[in-house]
Amino acid sequence: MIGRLVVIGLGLIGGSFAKGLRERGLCREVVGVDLDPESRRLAVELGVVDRCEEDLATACQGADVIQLAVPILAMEKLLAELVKLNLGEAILTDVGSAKGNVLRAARLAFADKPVRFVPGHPIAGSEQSGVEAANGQLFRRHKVILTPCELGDDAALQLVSKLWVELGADVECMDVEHHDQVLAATSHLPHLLAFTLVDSLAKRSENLEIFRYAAGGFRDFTRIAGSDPVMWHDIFLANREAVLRTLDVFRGDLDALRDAVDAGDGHQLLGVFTRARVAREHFGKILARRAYVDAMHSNDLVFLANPGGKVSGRIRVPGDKSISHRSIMLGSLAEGVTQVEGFLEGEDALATIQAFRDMGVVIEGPHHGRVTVHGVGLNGLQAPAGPLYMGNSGTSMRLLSGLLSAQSFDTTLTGDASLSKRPMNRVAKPLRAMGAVIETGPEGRPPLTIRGGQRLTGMDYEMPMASAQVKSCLLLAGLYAAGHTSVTEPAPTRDHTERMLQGFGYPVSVEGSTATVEAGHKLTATHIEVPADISSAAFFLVAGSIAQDSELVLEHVGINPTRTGIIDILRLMGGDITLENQREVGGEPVADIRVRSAQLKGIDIPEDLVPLAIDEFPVLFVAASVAEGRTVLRGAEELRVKESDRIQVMADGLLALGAKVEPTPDGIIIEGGALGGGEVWAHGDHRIAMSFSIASLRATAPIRIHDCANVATSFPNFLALSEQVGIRVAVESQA
Ligand code: SPQ
Repeated sequence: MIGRLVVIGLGLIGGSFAKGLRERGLCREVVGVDLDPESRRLAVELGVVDRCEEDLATACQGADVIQLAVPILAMEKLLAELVKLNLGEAILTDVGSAKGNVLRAARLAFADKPVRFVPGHPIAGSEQSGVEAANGQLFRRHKVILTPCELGDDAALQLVSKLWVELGADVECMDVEHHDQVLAATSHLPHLLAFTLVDSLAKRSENLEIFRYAAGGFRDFTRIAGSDPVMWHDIFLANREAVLRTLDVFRGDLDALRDAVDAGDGHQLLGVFTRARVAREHFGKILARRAYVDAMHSNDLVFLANPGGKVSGRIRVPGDKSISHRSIMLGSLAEGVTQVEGFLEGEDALATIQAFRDMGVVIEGPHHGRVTVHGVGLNGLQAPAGPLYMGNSGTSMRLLSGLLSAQSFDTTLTGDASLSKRPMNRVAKPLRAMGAVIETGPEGRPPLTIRGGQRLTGMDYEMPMASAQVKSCLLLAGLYAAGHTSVTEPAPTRDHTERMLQGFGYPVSVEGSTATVEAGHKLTATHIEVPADISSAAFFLVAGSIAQDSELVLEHVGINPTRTGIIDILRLMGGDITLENQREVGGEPVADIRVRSAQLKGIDIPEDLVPLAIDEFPVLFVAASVAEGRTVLRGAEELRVKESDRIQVMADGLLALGAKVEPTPDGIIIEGGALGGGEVWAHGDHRIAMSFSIASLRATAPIRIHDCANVATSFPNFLALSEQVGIRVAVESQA
């Protein structure tokens, strides 16, 4: 790629840059320069460079690229030397951890001379140092920030960028000031803290005791105190202003924590610690543009479902997603501490927890389904520092938009690629009619920006579609609106919000299809037991029905009458389903559900059951495709605006498996028969991925299901439970 590369300064970074490019054969010759004769000798001996020079002028003759890898404070002097040489067309670049002072020095040195300079900074330090630690792989999967300026041209920027990419780095460009501020916070401050902590403890008289009993935490936290002192001394002096700014903010936070300890303010401590505990993971996932749970980390996660099998056993599927969301929302707005059990630890519900943490609510857990929410009252939420990220969760975004419309502060709600395509005008329009100020993206899609400080007025709203999310959103806004807020639905939808508000002692009147709230009351903390999610149980209800010789019991499933459409539809198809041990838990009816194999037959699905089974249709389509005869679904156009277009995506997949299906604008027609194997796509929709897994029970060959990562949004242990009952589906590489 280049003729001669000259690396000035053969420390860890300069040495690794030289060695990496030399090993990859990307330079005709690599020349090293260092003041230390031992480093020069070692550099040649270890194959870091082809040759070394002591004299700068000799080294730089005929250079194409000159890498400046000296300590930052030596940069000024080096640049002053370089300006005296004839560098021709050579490109200068550097690796300094602070860029402002390097750029100042370069501007000064080359004030009236041409130069091609591309400042850079590989974020790939190590507490090791010296040419002997040089490692050609050091920059693999590390970020390199280039801070292009007026001293360099485009071609120079491209070439330097290419060199780093060849070394496996991930190159980004940034302006100099931004770079220095970001690095002051993410790198320089932690080093300062590590150095100070070790020094402060080491100075004490009992220092031997301290270090003798130092546990892993101390060692982890102080690892970077082993870094090169001279280099770090340089960095702090070079990036003084940015470091001071970030240090002052940190000192304020540290003082607040000190005061909390002093005052015995456990609530404040818990708030900081619970937020911090999840923050690393949360931001990492936002940056990676995936949601929250790590187990299923790739967007291209492929499930391989092997054909056949029968199912048996007793299982409890995870907690209800809809109820889990609402337990956090209402628990946060309540006065007092709400204990939640059976909480769904899936990504969607975790997104709701994170949003309330971002608004200052202290939430402990989840731990084995237990969550403790320290309510702040209806007016206790605080402005979040940045946008609230809702991941894949439509429920979080739509319900939150209602209550955020009435807060005193602005908020922005964002989501992943799937959520960013979903319609939000269904909530934005009625909320605006109540006085909310909401901006949406194009065509009413996310992100939503909600302006604070508005006075909402209640209204009577006739919902144009049957949607529990729209109803709940408006009822939550109604808690703050003047007068009463009524929502009338065209067909019954899940009523968890109404039930739970009452559970928190907030009056809700429900008359026929209209639910009404008015402001002026409060929510009082309570205990919530979340039943198992019937929408997750649905996969096993279909599995138990379609697999041969099967019998399965699903324990403690929520059978709220607004959710049991799946049971009604399967029974109409001939399913053998019985409810046992029916009881009421925390205001929600619950039962153990027994399902046995049955010869299903096709039916015309009654339209009034559609909203009561809205999330279960993907797996019902699987049941229909192995049933005897034709199944027809109408009045289900809502399926087209879920996490995917569930009509089209299921039709495509079932066709690929050899089924006879015909999508219609508001439903589907399925001729039951046999299913083969094949390749299908879940399009990031959890319910599609799980439905095709169930289809394998009646398939004649394996089914490969692409894009399954979002199963973690609603059913994190789906694969484990499937295996437990006899369904042979697994992540492909582990299959
Ligand atoms: O939260 P999200 O992504 O909208 O989740 C889904 C699902 O399949 O898990 C819908 F795609 O469930 C919704 C459901 O379809 C959850 C819900 C609720 O908790 O209020 C209500 C239904 O949505 P809608 O649009 O009919 O109100």
